[in-house]
Amino acid sequence: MDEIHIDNLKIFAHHGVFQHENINGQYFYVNAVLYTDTENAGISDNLELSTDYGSVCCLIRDIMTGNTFRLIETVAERIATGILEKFPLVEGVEIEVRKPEAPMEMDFESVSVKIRRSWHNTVIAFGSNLGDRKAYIENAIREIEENSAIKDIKVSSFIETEPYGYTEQPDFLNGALICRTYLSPEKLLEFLHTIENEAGRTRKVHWGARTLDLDIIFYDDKIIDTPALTVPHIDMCNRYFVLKPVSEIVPYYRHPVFNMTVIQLLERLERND
Ligand code: A4P
Ligand code: MG
Repeated sequence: MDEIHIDNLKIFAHHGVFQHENINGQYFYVNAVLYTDTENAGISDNLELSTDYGSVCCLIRDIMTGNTFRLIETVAERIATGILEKFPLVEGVEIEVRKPEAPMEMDFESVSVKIRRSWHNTVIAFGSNLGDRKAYIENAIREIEENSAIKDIKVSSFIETEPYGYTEQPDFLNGALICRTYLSPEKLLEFLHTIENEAGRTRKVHWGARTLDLDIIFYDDKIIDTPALTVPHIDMCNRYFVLKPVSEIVPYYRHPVFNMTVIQLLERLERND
């Protein structure tokens, strides 16, 4: 990916854990790398097809002077996510915030924090089989749409399915969506859990009835296997109620472990049934 660089943007601001830093202020330096495709702008010589680094510098300045944070980690995080939210052609950013006047009684050039954030594709499946199923799902989609860390949402149609696993429970309404997010998989899961909890979800019976279930099916082509999170979803290949709606929105998304597309996985499941 092409890069636009901003080097050592000097800004006077008031961040720090000590009160005197918040009162007196000091100089900070920001380095930014914007990952973006510059080919169209380069060929046409048209600024509208690129990202105006002047506007990016203004945004960095406004974030740094309009807030007083304790940590340069927070300064970097706000700058990174602010740029991703405001400049749609930017796919990813690297932000370094340097603090050469950090209050330490030692000889040093500067301390700094450097972070990378970018947009990722993620597929989320949803299901409900208690109460007003459609309303729970539509409300969840609205909350996902309203999160500024998420964009470009495409939702499948909803399908009625018989319970899989524990069968002594009502039928489900299921579906899936694809979106882009700069949240990490762990932060995305946290966000999905808050939506589930707001829907009054209680976790009693494993695979039992629920007002709302939100599962991460894919996250780019990442393979995650931790106690809290398995991605791609561990049982997705055996679930018609996942593969069918996912195949409607992203039929050619490739499962990174089985190296098969969603449509191939669905056809295989239907054959085996
Ligand atoms: N977790 C791990 N990986 C993921 C992931 N990729 N996405 C962890 C989301 N969560 C993930 O989930 C338990 C824990 O799994 C989470 O806290 C998270 O850390 P849960 O939803 O709280 O618990 P659960 O419902 O008892 O288990 P599970 O495995 O989530 O249930 P499923 O697999 O979601 O299955 N039949 C039809 N027709 N339609 C359905 O939607 N759903 C289920 C529930 C059963 N049968 C169904 C349907
Ligand atoms: Mg779940």
